[in-house]
Amino acid sequence: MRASTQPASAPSSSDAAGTALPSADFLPLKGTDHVEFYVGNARQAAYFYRAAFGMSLVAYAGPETGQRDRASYVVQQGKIRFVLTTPLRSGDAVADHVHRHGDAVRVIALWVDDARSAWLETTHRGASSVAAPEIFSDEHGQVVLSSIRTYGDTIHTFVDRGAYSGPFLPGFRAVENDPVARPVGLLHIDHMVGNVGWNEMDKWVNFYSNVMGFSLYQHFDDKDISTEYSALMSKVMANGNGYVKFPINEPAKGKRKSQIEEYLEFYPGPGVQHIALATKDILHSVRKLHEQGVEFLHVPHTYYTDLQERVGKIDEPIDELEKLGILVDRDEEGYMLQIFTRPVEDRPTVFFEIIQRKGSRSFGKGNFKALFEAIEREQQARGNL
Ligand code: TYF
Ligand code: FE
Repeated sequence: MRASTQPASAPSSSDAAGTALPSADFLPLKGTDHVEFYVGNARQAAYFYRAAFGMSLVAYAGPETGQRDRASYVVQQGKIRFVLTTPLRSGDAVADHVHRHGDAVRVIALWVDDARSAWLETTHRGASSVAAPEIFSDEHGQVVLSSIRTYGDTIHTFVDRGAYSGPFLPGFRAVENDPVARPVGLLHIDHMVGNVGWNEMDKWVNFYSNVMGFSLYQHFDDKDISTEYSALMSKVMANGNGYVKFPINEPAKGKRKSQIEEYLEFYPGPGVQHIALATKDILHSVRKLHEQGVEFLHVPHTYYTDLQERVGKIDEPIDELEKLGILVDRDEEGYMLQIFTRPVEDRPTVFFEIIQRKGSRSFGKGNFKALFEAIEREQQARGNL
């Protein structure tokens, strides 16, 4: 096993006295602002994220609010904010995205103090622009938005909302008191993973490093993560303050079709594979998610027979973890608990991870074998292995 962890700090330089000084971060990020999905039916998708994942509907934009070509529902839980957008007619860019990718992540929006500078710094370093900085305003103030491309048809939008007090963005109206929401204690996005094409991992690692100022946080090679059948490689990129982490996966040659290859075939092409949502009480969150109809990958009993031995003393009862199918991994700094949903659409593409960190910065390396075998059983059931 060969994974390495780098500290989540900005690259540093030395002054004349030899003292390490943090070098200026050219793309300071305050976190993930929101994730926008383009979907076939946003009203129904919003219902799923509210009733199953427990998010609350907080804002809406559509024909009734002057947005004539699409409808967008903003759902939120803790600091996690998803926007579900659907086209109202065929033939536009949103409709084309849905036609090509099914329900999928289009925008990973990043919260910044200066969306103009973020766009200038990244486009000067080679990012291709999707939208130059533009001011949007309404009675609640103004925001500045700008966008660049990343892997596949996915884009990053920089959001400066420093002068804005509305429910989401200009043009959206607030929705009060969601009677459908059934919150489960999800708090923030821990990481968002991209699948990219064969031998493209390093190209995108270089993009996040050179264009976005991220650095390598952890990496896993095919020996870490090959099961009997399929294999993949992964590098985790993190921004200067470590608030934003993007693992990048590429398929590797195994005996059978890699799960990454299955994604690339059905998506098709590079795109967001999973979004990890953090909780402070994974037993509670997963119990509720389960009750509310979220389907998780099945972990065999044998995983739990030597768990105690592998991870040492933990606070959670192992029989409870087994009942729910929660996985555990430990590193030098502590331990973490995680569980994975089945894909949340019929294409074997986007899924979610629920994660609780107890001191550990692991991505679950110790669970890769059990996890990937669980994914492969599902691949097999779909006839794709
Ligand atoms: O984000 C991660 O790296 C972990 C492990 O297809 C992982 O959640 C990696 C690849 C994958 C599923 C999970
Ligand atoms: Fe993950």
